[in-house]
Amino acid sequence: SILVIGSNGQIGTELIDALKVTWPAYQVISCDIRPREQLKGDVFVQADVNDLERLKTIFEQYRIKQVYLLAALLSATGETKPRYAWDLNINGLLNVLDLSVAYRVEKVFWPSSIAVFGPGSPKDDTPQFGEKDPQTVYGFSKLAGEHWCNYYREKYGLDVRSIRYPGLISWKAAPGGGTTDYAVQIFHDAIATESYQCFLSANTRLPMMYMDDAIRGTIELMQTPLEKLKVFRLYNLAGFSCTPGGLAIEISEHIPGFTINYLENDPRQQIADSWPRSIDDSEAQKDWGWQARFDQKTMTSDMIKHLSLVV
Ligand code: VAH
Repeated sequence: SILVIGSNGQIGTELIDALKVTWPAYQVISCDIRPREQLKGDVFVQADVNDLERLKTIFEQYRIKQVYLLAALLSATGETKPRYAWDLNINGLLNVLDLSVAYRVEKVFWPSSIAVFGPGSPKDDTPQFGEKDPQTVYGFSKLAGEHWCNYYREKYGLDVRSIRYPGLISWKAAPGGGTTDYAVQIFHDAIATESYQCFLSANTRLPMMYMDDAIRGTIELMQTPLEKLKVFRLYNLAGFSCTPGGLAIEISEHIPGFTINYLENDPRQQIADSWPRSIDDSEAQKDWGWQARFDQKTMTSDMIKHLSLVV
């Protein structure tokens, strides 16, 4: 079976559906700390990733072959609860790494983030390697997590693979406390009220990716034969970069009356200013043929098409 921890979250919600394309539904185990009504043909187990004993029973009950650990506190929320963010992001990871070794799990996926980069990193085409001085608990928990994953690879031979996701834009799940989540909320508000109050300044450029690309990239990475993953199994991934101002103009093509205004002094501005403006993902392109398919224009029309049906 495949265990997806954090299945109710922004990535988990969509990853579950994608995994069921290639795996029988009963072998895709959804797991989250928040309860969820039992969907038809869905296997759901409630667990807190920090509860090692509870997790152990799940590893014992199901023959877990792969684990996707998506549970985490994101950058903005993490700054309001720093200790909890560290406990969840790191102890949760260590619980999963230990159980994966103990129960001989074949492959583990753990998402990192462009939040591992900081003010000292190159701002444009930020490379796979180089200076990383993350300023948020979320960012340095992801950087520490990268080192833990590498340690379990080296020491126990565990096949752990990671992607440094940019900000992810999607319509199926609500935004989850991220600094880049303005790029999700703006669509909900544009359709509901034709206006949006943006907590980042108009020219704040950040690396983004449409969820369809992120899910496809994740599955591509996990299906790539190990020998192709040359030097490392942790990849920068890029989609496109955008600014709130540029996104507002794109949205106005679909919603002519759309208006945006900008709030000042939101703490998320400082977080966004510490991150890269764009990412270099040449290693992923080289090692496993990665290629993003969505840009700002196609993402915008897909978001508006879907949200107009559900909002
Ligand atoms: C956040 N969406 O904003 C996440 C992501 C790079 C940003 O890690 O915290």
